[in-house]
Amino acid sequence: MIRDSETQTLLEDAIRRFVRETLVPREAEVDETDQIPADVLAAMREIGLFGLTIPEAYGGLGLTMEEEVRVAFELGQTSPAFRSVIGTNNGIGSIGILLDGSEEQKRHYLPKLAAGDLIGSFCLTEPDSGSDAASLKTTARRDGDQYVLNGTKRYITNAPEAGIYTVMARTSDAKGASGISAFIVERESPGLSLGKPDKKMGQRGAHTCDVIFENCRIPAGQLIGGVEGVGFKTAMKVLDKGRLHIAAVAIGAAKRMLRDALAYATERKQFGQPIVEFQLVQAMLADSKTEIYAAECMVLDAARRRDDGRDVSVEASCAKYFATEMCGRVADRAVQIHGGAGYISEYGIERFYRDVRLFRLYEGTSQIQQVIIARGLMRGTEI
Ligand code: COS
Repeated sequence: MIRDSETQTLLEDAIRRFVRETLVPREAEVDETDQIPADVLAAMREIGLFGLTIPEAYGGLGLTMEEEVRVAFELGQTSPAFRSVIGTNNGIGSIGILLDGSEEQKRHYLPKLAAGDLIGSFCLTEPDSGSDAASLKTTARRDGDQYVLNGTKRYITNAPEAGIYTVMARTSDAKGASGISAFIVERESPGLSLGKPDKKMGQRGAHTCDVIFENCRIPAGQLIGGVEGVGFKTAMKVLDKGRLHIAAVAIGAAKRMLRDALAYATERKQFGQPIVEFQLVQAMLADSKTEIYAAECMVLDAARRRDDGRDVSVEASCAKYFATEMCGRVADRAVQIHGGAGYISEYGIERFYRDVRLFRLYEGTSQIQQVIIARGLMRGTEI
């Protein structure tokens, strides 16, 4: 549903306030403890953050893509771990069910995901299958009215907290993408276990681990949409949307780092004046603002195209590639402007520098985005 602009502005204002008043003061605590505090999670549930993108018919707010990226510009302005905890329910953990699931599957799972009573997670990556997603080896063999899953999924975001997993597995010997199907697997399924939580460079408070299937039996009705062999396409469609969302989150993070760098440069005096008066510092601030503006225009345009029902696979990759690389450059300049203080945890900017590094890796590396863009051009994408 496209809400009126006043309602959307109210929503963005409410989220901006929530970010500044509730989340920003808890950032250091989350980094230290590697946990999102229970009261913060409850507050996130209360204001509907787990169901932003799930249609109203299934209990969510039903944001359009444009509305979603505008909200992500705000949510991005604090530690990415906060966004990550609601990110899979609004994104890769629910979109597969929403796009290709049966009505029964949608009715069963989406309201619980929207309420935050259930966490959804997306299992594509494996130990030997990262960028080359179609090479995945996990199998799902049909046995009567069940499927039996075997294999290991790696670096799965929110897996430790999840109650359901969207799992891509091979249902036939067909090579590559055509043999892959998508399933909804419940946490309590016999034969499903979790690896130890991964120790990460950043985004502490957001958890990943292996999801392991050893003769894991699930009812045949858990096949998404009831159709075998289309799971790779489901995964790619999920990522098209997910990549636009990550681009918007990266823009939010870049805005926050630019704001912090400007504040520091205005306060910090050297050679008898605030360093913001020096043109070499001004150049770093100006380059950051210019790149953020360019990325914001790009993401909004791609989001509107998607809302118009157009294929945005190439545009989503352009947006993710540019916005996340831009965010990396802004993080680097923000540390540089902070000087030695940029390297000290007390100032928080080093935490952002670590946190945003992941944006250029997950939901497809920058190099995979380049591949998708170039292939699109070769197939005749409009220039
Ligand atoms: N939407 C719908 N269908 C799509 C699609 C999309 N965005 N992208 C590809 N497909 C379809 C293709 O049309 C093709 O179907 P047909 O065989 O019927 O023509 C099929 O999927 C296979 O596509 P393709 O041949 O392009 O697959 P490749 O193995 O060459 O891989 C890339 C494509 C590299 C783009 C894919 O593996 C990828 O995105 N890798 C990165 C994975 C990733 O992001 N991992 C992060 C994990 S989640 S945090």
